[in-house]
Amino acid sequence: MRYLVADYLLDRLNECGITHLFGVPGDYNLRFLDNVIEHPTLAWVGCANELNAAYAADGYARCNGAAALLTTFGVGELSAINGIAGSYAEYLPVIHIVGAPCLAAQQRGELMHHTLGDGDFQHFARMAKEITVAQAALTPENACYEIDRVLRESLSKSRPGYLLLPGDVAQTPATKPAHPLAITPCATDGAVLDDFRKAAQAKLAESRSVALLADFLALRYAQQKALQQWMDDTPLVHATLLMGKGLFDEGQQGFIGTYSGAASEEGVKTAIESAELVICVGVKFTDTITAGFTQQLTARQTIDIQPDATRIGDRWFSGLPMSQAVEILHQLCKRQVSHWPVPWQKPPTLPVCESGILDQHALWQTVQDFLQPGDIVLADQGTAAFGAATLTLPAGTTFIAQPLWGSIGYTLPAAFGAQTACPRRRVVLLIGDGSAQLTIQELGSMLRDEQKPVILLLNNDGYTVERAIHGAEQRYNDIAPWNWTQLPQAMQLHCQAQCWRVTETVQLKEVMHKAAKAQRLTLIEVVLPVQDIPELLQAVTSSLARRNSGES
Ligand code: TPP
Repeated sequence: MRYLVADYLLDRLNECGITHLFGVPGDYNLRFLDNVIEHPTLAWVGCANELNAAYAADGYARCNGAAALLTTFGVGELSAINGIAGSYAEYLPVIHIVGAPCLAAQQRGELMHHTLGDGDFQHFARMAKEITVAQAALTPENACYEIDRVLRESLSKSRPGYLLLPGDVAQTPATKPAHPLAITPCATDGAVLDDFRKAAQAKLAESRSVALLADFLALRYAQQKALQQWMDDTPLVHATLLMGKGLFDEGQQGFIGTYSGAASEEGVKTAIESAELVICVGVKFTDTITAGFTQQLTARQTIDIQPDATRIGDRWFSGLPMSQAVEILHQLCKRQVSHWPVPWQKPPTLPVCESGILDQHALWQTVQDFLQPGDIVLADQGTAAFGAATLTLPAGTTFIAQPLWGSIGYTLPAAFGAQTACPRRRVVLLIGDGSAQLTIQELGSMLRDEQKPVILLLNNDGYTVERAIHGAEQRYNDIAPWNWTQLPQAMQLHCQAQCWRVTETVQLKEVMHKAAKAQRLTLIEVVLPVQDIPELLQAVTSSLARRNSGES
């Protein structure tokens, strides 16, 4: 059989650890899809629409390291653009392949379907430029090296890449790659390393208390193991922000909880803000996870480790990869003769509720009891993500939320993608009724692929988080009431799901107990009070309402 550009691309994706391709077919990518189907180690995963496919690819990338998405020209790629922008904002390497009209038709400027009818075939590639780190319009001449360039850029920068693949280019003969795709960071200047080591050593030596605050960029730049090892060897007081939740074993000595600026639990806030030195690893202080930028940390007090540069006080060391900065600080801490005190401070536990009323307190306490080591927990924007911030995760839990991009409905397809990447792990999805109405179609794909996630559908009769910000009683925060527990049946002919609707805590506990043993997809509709929100969200919404009205 002839070896084609299509095969080259699929082999390269495989080399990056990608074994699934999410997407929706269209006539411009159908022949390429035949190559996908024939590929021995890369599977096609059809989704209900392109937005969901992009979210699924994002969820897959969070569990697998990288992902790929295939859409058709114009109509398909523009539907996916919100999802890709989310992957850009939150640093996920998703390779977006767009099946395009044949080169000759493009060169003649023909008025093809899915174009704007003006003979310009670059409109959508220009749009993609804003939300991808590398782009290429593939031709027979450039295809192989441009594929390599886009993949290398995307993986090393942990951001999406865009490949415009005309149908005929995909079918052009190519030569199998002779060498694996090298994704190695540039060598660091020795002088920068030496200077950094000296400055870090001096900073550590003068600090009587040291804490570590880590966030999602540490996950994206594969520092989870290194950080955990560091905390095992030389325990420090440590915390994450909401986006970095799941980085650490949360039951370990030194882990104190989630830092959220002024909205943090008092013990967490004091331990972080009063430390003489706070080592920040992969941290971005964004509005919703800091209750509106209320973090109290000075430049003098911090070492700020970013992907390609680190700051100590007000001095930047550029060109220093995160992995090297982490390794040097870890070694310096090990060599420190007297270690910093690490008081035994457990993460805050959820308040006990005995009322029996099914409210936010009862919900989160029940979820806390349900979680097991190794779970993948997803929480959608809305009450779900802010409630989940207060959970103490068992060891080895992966936590997925999207608080920076914050596109509601994201987590349902992302759960599908995560379960595709990790078929043996248990997926627990928490999503509001408003959010679920955006992307519920992927429930059908979950059932088709015999996935068995546990889905908690939080039905509080509309957009509660928006009610908390503004317009509590307004009609625009209402949604159409759905019969949620009937949905799986409507989405699959031979439905294997089990569904419950619960209105009392005791019922929730009972069905969660059954769900723990279930061998089927489980959907639990949890009926909650309309205006009830977690405490953390209360602090965040007041700050958002203030900022949206122009106050700072
Ligand atoms: N559209 C998108 C794609 N993303 C958004 N973030 C919004 C609109 C604005 N928005 C943020 S939260 C929210 C809306 C509409 C309501 C979420 O409601 P629901 O999922 O029911 O969660 P609840 O707060 O009720 O728990």
